[in-house]
Amino acid sequence: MEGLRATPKRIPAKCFYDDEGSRLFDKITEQPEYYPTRTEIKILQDNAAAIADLVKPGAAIVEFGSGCAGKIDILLKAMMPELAAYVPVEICASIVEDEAARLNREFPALTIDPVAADFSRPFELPEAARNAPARVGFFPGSTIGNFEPHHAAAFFRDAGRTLGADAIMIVGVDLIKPVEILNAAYNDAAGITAQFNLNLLTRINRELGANFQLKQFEHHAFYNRERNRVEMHLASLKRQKVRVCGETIDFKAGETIHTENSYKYSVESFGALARGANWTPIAVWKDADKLFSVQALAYKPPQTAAKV
Ligand code: AVI
Repeated sequence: MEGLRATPKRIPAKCFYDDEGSRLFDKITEQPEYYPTRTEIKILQDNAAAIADLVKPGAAIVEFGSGCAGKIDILLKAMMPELAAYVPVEICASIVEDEAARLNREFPALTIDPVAADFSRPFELPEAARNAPARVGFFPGSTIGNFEPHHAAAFFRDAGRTLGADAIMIVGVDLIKPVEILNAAYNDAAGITAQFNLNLLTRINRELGANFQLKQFEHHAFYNRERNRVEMHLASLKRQKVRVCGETIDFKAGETIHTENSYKYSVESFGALARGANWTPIAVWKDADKLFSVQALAYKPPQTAAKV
């Protein structure tokens, strides 16, 4: 409601992911224009051995947001049998438990200790990960790109505190590239990204008793060069009033609700963000077309001033 009352109007991107939103996101990842998912999987496959080499024997791997089935399997295969534990962290308890059960069948020798928590806030690690000699964070999918840069830095600071000294982070980061490729990726010809964006209004209608008419709103997605981000909006096609939670929200013709930012980085700009949050870049892997990167960072706990 705060976002709908504001000027300009906005809704946090994490609200996309109800059951239907999660299903539509999976469908987006299969669209020919949406390069990030398949490109990241190829980078992980091509470099799994080099990534595994960075991991100390007996380490625990902590995955932030474990909905991306398949990617962790590539790393687990390369890191077993040296790995002590796998900790998937995901806000939705049923998703994280299903994922743990699936991996249990595939890797019976691995301790899997799922955590249902909002990983964008500090959370406590389970014993299996706390007792391991070292911890590795895994944050694929360029989900970091959906955080505002200052939130991304806060996430890395918190993750450093959670994972502790000597931690490594393996993170998927989408790269700056020609605008045509970016605009196509968020405006797929089959219209799945448009459905994903509009599903937010269906969700608000259902959960907040609203009366958005989906035909009166349109999906807009475009690359903002000044801010290095793809913006997604829902644009009102006419002047209209919508009831939400018993309140009337006025829309001018063409006015938008800003629903998502997807920041794109250069290797240098992402390195600067990581360094500012106590992580040092130690390796970068890219695909041949330089569309996407998987980056390894090492945690450098901040020095506390000595007492005099
Ligand atoms: C989940 N996240 C990294 C996706 C992205 O590319 O920013 C979400 C998405 N939005 C539209 N298409 C995909």
